[in-house]
Amino acid sequence: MTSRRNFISRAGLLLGAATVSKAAMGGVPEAPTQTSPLMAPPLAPSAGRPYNPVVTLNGWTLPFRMRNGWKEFHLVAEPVERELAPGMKARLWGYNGQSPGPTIEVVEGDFVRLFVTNKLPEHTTIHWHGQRLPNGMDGVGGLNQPQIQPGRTFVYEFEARRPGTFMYHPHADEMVQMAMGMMGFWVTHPRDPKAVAGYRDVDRDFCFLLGAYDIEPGAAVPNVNTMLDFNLFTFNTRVFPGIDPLVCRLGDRVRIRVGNLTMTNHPIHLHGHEFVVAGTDGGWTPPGSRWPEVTTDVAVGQMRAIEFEATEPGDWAFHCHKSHHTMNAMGHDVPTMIGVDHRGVAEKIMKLVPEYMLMGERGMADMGEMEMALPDNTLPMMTGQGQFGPIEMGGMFTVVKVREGLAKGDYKDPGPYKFPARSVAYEWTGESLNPQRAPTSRMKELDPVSGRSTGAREVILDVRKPTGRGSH
Ligand SMILES: [Cu+2]
Repeated sequence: MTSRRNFISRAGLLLGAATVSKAAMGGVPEAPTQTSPLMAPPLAPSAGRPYNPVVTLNGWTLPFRMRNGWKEFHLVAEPVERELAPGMKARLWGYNGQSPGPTIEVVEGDFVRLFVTNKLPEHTTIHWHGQRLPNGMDGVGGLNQPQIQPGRTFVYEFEARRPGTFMYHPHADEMVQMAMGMMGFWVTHPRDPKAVAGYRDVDRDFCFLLGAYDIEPGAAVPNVNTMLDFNLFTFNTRVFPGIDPLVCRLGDRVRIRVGNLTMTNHPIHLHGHEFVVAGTDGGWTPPGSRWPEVTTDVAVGQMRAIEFEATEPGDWAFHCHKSHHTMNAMGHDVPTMIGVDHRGVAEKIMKLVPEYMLMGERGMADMGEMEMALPDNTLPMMTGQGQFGPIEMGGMFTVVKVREGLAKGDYKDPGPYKFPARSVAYEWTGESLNPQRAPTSRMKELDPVSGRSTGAREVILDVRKPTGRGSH
């Protein structure tokens, strides 16, 4: 251990010499950084066994180098700035310039060496979530290794024994470091795809992590002590409309890998197609154990790989089904005012408190197009423009765009879907705008506030007490 550490620090000094190629040196590999929060194209392997690389939503894959049969990566834990969506930047902690960190891709059986440099103001470690590895490589600070102090570099070495979907995150001051955005994705491709029961090659293999942050409007640093009341719900630390679409060619077989490092579960829902859960955090599922569904719950600490054939052209919503997770920061402390006539009140208050906002008495939908002044560095709670108007979403929401005739490997946003003639829901313009109601029940229509009869319509509801089940 000592001699290796000495070797690394000596090599680190020599890296400064301009005449010596870093790769030739054999010390610590380079640690590329990423400044863009947009989706980088899949990174084809530069050496080793071939594989079909994944695409990290609003992220990138970390390049590696081969050295004496080891696949070597260099992660740098450091403060980063992450744009959550145009208009809001967060000051987080992450790896190699971004949060989440870069995706790591290897092949089953690879010997993997990961250099981890700590540029945070406090100690850290990395836990390789889901991997089979020697106990001393598991990354739990204090239990399996000493903490990596600021300024130090540690080396993790293990064989990627099991193909599948994994994550990495600190196991040191975990509450703070994960609330600050320290996490990353890991994919181990099968060495022989035919030998892995349930595994099938796909045309497009997307991956991202679910995240949650509590950043007060106008602030940039998350509140790390928040337990449940987060106000920004992210796919790879981006919120709608900042999340890239998942672009698929019509007929493609598509896989989407999702990992959850938030403090709650997220029912992930796809429109227009059924999928199967082809992989979990434990590996590929036996085909006989799968069933079709359109929503799958991804619990805390879990990974899911869903697969489907993109057979339906269009712009299909893809989102968490908890409706508070598809809105942004501004919406969470607004009192419910539905049914309350507060005309005039909001205007008076807004003269005193310019950022004041009330839920409208007809619901909140108007907020999708509201042009109210926001504090600097925050996002409207419901936002995004579609071809028919405001989409009224935020947070964990994006679009699976299925298009005919895309080139293999083309992930560019193809723009809004061009609907075939007469295929869009349309407004009825015939007679009878007040539909006849069948008089099956009669009830006094009461004003919800005063409790008095509105006189608008008098119907009496016949209520019969249930009988025959007296033991309730
Ligand atoms: Cu959710």
